[in-house]
Amino acid sequence: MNELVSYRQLGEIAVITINNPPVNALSPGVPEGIAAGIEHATADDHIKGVILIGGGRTFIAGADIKEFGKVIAGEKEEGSLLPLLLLIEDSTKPVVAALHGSAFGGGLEIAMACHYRVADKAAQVGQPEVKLGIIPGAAGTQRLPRLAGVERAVEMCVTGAPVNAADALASGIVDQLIDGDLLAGASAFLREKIASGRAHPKTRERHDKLGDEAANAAIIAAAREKAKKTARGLIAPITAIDAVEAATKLPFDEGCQFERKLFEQCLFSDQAKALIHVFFAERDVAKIPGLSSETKSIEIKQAAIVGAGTMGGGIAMNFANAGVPVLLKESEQGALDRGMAAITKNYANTVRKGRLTEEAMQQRLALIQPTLSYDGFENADIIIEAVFENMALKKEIFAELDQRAKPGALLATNTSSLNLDEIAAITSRTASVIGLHFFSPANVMRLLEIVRGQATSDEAIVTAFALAKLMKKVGVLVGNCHGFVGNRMFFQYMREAYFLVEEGAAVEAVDKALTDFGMAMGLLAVDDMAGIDVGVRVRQENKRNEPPGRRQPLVVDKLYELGRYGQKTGAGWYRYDENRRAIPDPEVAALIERLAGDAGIKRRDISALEIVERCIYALINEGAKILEEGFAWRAGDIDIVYLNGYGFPAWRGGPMWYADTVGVKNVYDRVCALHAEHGAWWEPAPLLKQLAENGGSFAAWDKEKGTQK
Ligand code: T1G
Repeated sequence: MNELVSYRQLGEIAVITINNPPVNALSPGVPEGIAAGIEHATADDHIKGVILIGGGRTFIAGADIKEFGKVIAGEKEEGSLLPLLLLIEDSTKPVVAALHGSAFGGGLEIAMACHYRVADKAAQVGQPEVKLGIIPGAAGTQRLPRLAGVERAVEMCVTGAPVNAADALASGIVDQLIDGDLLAGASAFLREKIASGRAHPKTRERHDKLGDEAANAAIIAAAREKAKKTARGLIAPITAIDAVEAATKLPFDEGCQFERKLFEQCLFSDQAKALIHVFFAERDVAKIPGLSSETKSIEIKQAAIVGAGTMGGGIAMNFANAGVPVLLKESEQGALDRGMAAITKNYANTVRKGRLTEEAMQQRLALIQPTLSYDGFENADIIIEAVFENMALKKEIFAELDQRAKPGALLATNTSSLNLDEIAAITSRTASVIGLHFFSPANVMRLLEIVRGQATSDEAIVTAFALAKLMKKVGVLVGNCHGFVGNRMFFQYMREAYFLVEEGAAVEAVDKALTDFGMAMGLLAVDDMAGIDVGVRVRQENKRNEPPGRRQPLVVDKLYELGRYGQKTGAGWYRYDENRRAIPDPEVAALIERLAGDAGIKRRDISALEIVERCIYALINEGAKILEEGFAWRAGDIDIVYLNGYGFPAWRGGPMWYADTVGVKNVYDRVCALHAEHGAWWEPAPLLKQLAENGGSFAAWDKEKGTQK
């Protein structure tokens, strides 16, 4: 048919194969090729039936998301698949979709327009469009409820979660699972259907699963209620419910038009632009310019960790979850027992929630070998140091590891802010020393900052990315500056929250403004959760890196002095009840009032907008400095750090994408105003100035940077 879609005959069956690697997306030429194949088969009297199948590793994984950018930019019309779907469904020859890999989005919509669907047992189907800030746009919300029922269709379109083949069969989405060769199985299934002489079902004409008005009203109402909680701030999930509801109320064609209208509304929304940016940014983080694809990763068959505290324990669980045996060393028995007890408790919680079997728990625990000595470390392919933040202690440990580790082993530190090169310099193998900055809880948080030191080898970096994939983490390469990327920006972000409460904002008002903005948690609540004592220690460390004479926060140091460390002491910025619920504390409000008064700070009413601007723009300004200093490769990388490590809302795309959404010039002008009002902390980043003055954006900066291999 064309270079993307092939057509061949197997006796009286036509086989249309999509060959558009890597995921057979519906790029220009694919829908056209399928249409030509259907027309060809329909016109050929020898042909009794058609099989639609994907070449390579998957069936069609959906529309070509790369094309969306052109539509949003007005460079091209968004073609509709609806005519092709009717062509398939109205074909006089039965059409079977043979599914393997991921039949997602437009791929599932095409499959549902076929008369039958068979699937490989490992296949998965889904309508993940909401993850891109859109809804199905090719009758998915109209055909899916006709196949799987209203409740299932709502759940699939609102969550975007994939459904495995067995569940798809049980839900009526697929008609048969194929064991062994998919094409052979599909051919046998089709011949049976042809031989039956029965009419071939058209999904759009089915009503048996569309339920009744009362039942649907209850399903839709419950879904809307649930989405309010689970999809806070998101437009697409709510819109998907509206579209599926239309399937229960409108004739098919009208339902499709209504869906189409909603689809286009979503597609041109800021949320869709942000989430499409995130889709590609998350895949670009591992593409490190200059790193040769020839560089091989060290094979990780055995791991070892020094320190069985909260971080060490969580990291050990990541290895065990990935099936890698790991030694877990502590300096004394008590600490080791506490570490193993915490790990066991974590697994037991997961078993209790039904997300892990008892047997799997035992298997994973068996992979974690607690120890008080370095015996066995000589067999480890990777050793991660995860002791508390003290340079002298880390150097002592790396000196020991340098003696014990086998040649070529990767030596990593989990430091969150100390100088990697200073640690590496203590060893005779600086090329094998790398930073692997996990986020707490390490067995849960997806982000892994991969810190490149001056001497870190390409092999070490490639191995770190392979480890991230093995642990189902998102690895982001960052440079060795104080606090790397995430924490370096976080220090500025937190600073503004501290200053805002001194200047008049209530503690809970700061947090509410940020959670209303979409942050997973307010900053002062985060400070209480992480431990005010931890924050104060890190800030004392920071002061060594800060220009002298800068304004310093007043209240948090006082809270520290008063032993109010946050959740762990039952009081910090908030007071906590027995269920760890945060309660605004008038004592803190009074303390702030007094300290601000003593410091001569004139307190005033502060708007939620000011809170958001000062906190988020502090992130953006520091992010711009990090980019121009080369400590992060792309603005998109910074966005992925903040989405996966700091609870920044994905539907805003990340701090740097958000700057583009607001307009870099607007951000710059506001930063200049804050600089004039609040001084040196707000010194605008030269890159922010440059982009503002030449009408640039961080996305364009990335694109241009991307071209500079
Ligand atoms: N369009 C364009 N490129 C895509 C793509 C797509 N749909 N899916 C993947 N890629 C690229 C990706 O950027 C990467 O490129 C490479 O393929 C491998 O991807 C009409 C409107 C299928 C489960 O949302 O979920 O249909 O980085 O690293 O881990 O109503 O890709 O190598 O250059 O993710 O094996 C709905 C999105 C679209 C599915 C495979 N479909 N894709 O995962 O590989 S909207 C989706 C995925 C739609 C209709 C609507 C995953 C995957 P590069 P990868 P993977």
